[in-house]
Amino acid sequence: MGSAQIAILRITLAKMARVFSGIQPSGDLHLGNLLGALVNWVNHQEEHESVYCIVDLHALTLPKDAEELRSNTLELAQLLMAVGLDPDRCTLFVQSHVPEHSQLAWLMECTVSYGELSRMTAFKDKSDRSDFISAGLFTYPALQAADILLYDTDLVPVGDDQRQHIEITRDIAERFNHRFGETFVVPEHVIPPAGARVMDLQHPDRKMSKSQHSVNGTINVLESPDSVRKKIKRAVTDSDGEVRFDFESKAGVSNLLSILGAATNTSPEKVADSFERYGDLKTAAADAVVELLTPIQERFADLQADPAETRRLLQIGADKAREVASRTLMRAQQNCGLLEG
Ligand code: ATP
Ligand code: LTN
Repeated sequence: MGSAQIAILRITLAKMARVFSGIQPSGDLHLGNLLGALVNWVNHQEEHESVYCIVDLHALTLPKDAEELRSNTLELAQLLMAVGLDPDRCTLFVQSHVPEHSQLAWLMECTVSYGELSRMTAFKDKSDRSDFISAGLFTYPALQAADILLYDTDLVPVGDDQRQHIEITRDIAERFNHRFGETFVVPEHVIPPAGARVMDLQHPDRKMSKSQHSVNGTINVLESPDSVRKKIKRAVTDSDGEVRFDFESKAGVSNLLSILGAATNTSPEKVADSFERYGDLKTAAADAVVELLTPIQERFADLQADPAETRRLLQIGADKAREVASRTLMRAQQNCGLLEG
């Protein structure tokens, strides 16, 4: 067992752990989001006090159409519920509905250094791909640290691409605590053993992503069974013909093994033992993905029919979140020397 797992076990045994995670309403929800993060979120709500946030302020860091952002946010809330988040079991809310996030973010910006922010690989990736590089894209990790630290979070379930963001959150919390006395809980990340990194089906060297706009490489949660099958059938593999899990030299095949493994709760190595031909592996992966997505799509259609109910549930979520967030913000403001108003 690694040190992170031991720490998680210690936290889980000592008390009811608090879990927090966030997702951007930046486009269509895809299989990577589902297997890398959301399946885990749903599991956590059964065992832990769980807080989940649609981070619309983070989505503003790249240029966005206003109407599209609004509808993406509502749709994402419905999708999260369709995947299995239950507002009676967890706190589900929209980041901009809880102003404490922006308020604590300023304190975080004043705790993190320019050098630390410059080393963030997500900033380098996204700024290379954008014509307009906002200051918000650069300070993004400070807002993410605020999200997490406001809820005295112990565990942050995320995909593998978020390691560096959680690491910088820990550094910010430790520095603030060191300067101003114990204020924040220092969180641990939780990365799933399977599905932590679902790759693009056409470019298996890069992660499946909402913002890459790789139509044939991305499977959306709302994709039709026909389209899922076509995309998996056309997924890039290699010419040696051997079904083996080896991301270094066989990224395409290994990605399909990971997807099938994560969708069926089996290790990719074990999945590999069951197949000899790429065609059979692709058919099984497509069947498993369709089986995973169909009930989600059915629940989504029901939820979509009643947007007012979704908004009502999000309002309840924001009220619950504010109760905790306002206490933490006040503690941080007092500890760092802001005069009470
Ligand atoms: P964007 O392309 O806009 O950055 P994204 O598709 O990377 O979006 P996020 O909203 O940034 O998705 O991530 C939501 C959650 O999904 C995070 O926990 C992230 O780690 C996880 N995630 C995103 N892409 C993948 C992937 N390809 N494989 C596994 N997990 C992923
Ligand atoms: N940066 C994350 C989204 C995010 C997040 C968070 C994740 C914003 N705040 C707090 C976990 C905890 C992403 O791009 N996936």
